Amino acid sequence: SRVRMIGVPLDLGQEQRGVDLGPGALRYAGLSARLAGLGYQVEDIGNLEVPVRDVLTAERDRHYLPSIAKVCDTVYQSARAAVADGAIPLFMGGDHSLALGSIGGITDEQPTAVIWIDAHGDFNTPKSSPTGNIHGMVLAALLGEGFPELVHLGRPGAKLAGNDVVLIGLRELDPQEKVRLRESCITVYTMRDIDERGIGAIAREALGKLAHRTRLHVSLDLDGLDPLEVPGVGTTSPGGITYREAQLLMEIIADTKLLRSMDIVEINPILDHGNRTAKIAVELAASAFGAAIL
Ligand code: DIR
Ligand code: MN
Ligand code: MN
Ligand code: MN
Repeated sequence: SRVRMIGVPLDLGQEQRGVDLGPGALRYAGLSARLAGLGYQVEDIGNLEVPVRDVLTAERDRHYLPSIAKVCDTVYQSARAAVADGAIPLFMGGDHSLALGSIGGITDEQPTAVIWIDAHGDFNTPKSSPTGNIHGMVLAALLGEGFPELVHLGRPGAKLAGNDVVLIGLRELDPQEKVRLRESCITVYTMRDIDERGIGAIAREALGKLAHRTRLHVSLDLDGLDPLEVPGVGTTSPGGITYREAQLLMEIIADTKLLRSMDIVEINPILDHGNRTAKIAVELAASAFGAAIL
């Protein structure tokens, strides 16, 4: 089968500079060769066009909402096109706001279950958000809440139902975001759950919760991992998923053979040491796409 790599150098959804360099970091870490080595036909279609934030001073007060919506619209169209062409789209971020387009596009024809790996819930609305940063509102918008420009992106209305989503790795929620998540029907596995029960049990239970769907999307925010191992992310949160735990999670996901699309987001090579974060992301992607030790 075919994998289509799509770079989205989007850094407008958050405040740190450098996350726009993520697609390059993943390429230099050998993503395409690693997947080709697994037997996939890999095509890299380059980067989608994203305006440089320094020229968008007029949008600063709106947290770049118009430009994010515009970029996500092209992400949406490229996600749809990949699915129509029978390819597995692999979105290389950029910040997590690109998932509005990727998940929007891949759910256009058929509903898809989502495993969202993150330190954060990304479940804020403009009202609940303490920062106003759009990368913290993505999941809420996909479920139909928040800025209309984001909710109705690509096609009108919600792109996911709460029970199509499992969050894994959470450890940092804003006060109102916490209430909103508790009241949602999203399944949430916090770091405490992982510590108490082990990632293998969590991974299997998570997949069970999504068993009503036959297609799976993985949205991997690298800040879900522990910053001791993965320092190259903008919003670090201590005490995260270890590299080994993330590997097992990806391997169990691969066993389902249901993976149809993936986001790899929030890599910030400027804050990294020797491109370590992208190298780890490449290994995790390889495992999700079926690499096995033996
Ligand atoms: C915070 C941080 N909850 C916000 N979110 C991040 O700005 O809404 N998501 N960093 O990845
Ligand atoms: Mn933030
Ligand atoms: Mn995120
Ligand atoms: Mn995050």
